[in-house]
Amino acid sequence: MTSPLAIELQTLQSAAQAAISAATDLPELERLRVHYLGKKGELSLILKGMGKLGAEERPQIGAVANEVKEALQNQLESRKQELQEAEIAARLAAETLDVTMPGVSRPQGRSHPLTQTIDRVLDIFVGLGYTVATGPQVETDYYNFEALNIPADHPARDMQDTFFLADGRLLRTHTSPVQIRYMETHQPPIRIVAPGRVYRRDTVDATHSAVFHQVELLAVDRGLKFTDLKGTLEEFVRQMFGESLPVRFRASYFPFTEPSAEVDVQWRGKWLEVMGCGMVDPNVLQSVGYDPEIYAGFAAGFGVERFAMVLHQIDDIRRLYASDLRFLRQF
Ligand code: 2NM
Repeated sequence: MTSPLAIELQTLQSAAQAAISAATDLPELERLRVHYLGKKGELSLILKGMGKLGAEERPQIGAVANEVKEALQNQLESRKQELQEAEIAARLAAETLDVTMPGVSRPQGRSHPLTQTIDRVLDIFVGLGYTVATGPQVETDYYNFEALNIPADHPARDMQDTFFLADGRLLRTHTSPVQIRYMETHQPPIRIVAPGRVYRRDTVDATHSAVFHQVELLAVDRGLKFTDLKGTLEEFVRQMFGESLPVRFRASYFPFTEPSAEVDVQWRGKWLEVMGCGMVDPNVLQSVGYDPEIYAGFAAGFGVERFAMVLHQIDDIRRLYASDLRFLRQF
């Protein structure tokens, strides 16, 4: 004997089982649970008909209903677990990091040979107690020439040699204006080293560039003598070339120093002219308000490109500006 209610329950069970097996995500599974087992679900609906059953049939149908409910609950639970595991597995697969894959190599950069040279020079002078000072590249006639005792008729003032701006200012032709500005704002004793870009209207060739780099140093104190300058530059050359080299000072002329000298270094059998130097002219000290009766100064300057070319046997200054990686990778 099979009652209509028992058949309904079995039909419901088969339909629910098929739907649960076919469910592909957790929200859908939850919808099925509510649809079949919820308070207003299909199972409740069928059980409402139980009131009409006889006292004999009721416990039987009740038992079947409980079995159906339990079976569906179990199936819902196991399908839920399957779907949760599948979700985790899918995430793991999607987020897997293959640590055996080759890395993306990034080219190793480095500083430019000119920057390397400047850094070495500054390190040496900082080691000798000097302070690094910098200043503007656009300068006034006063700081670039006038305060440096460069007279109006000096060849360095030639319009042919200097880049002038429309407003009368100019591109500095050396870093000496930095030293004037520093002296104006500091009292002796001072020891500074001024690196920077400078500009000259030179015709560009293997040894000349319209833009190049200088380092100049300046010391002002009571009682400084030419021999202090010599000792300082000899020590600098020793550290820069890595060994004591013969150094010679040849008398020369600069408007801002008196006496003045060119410094030659004997390297690999040849004398190389590497810098200019001298005792700061009293007129320069006077123009920044230092009393030349009390203070004396020494100064020196050189072109960084020339130093880099000598140290690395570079034959053409233009190589330093060409940004050719085959060249730059050698340093
Ligand atoms: C050089 C050679 C000799 C120099 C002088 C000064 C200042 F500001 F103190 F007067 N600064 N730099 C100087 C002296 C520069 O370069 C070849």
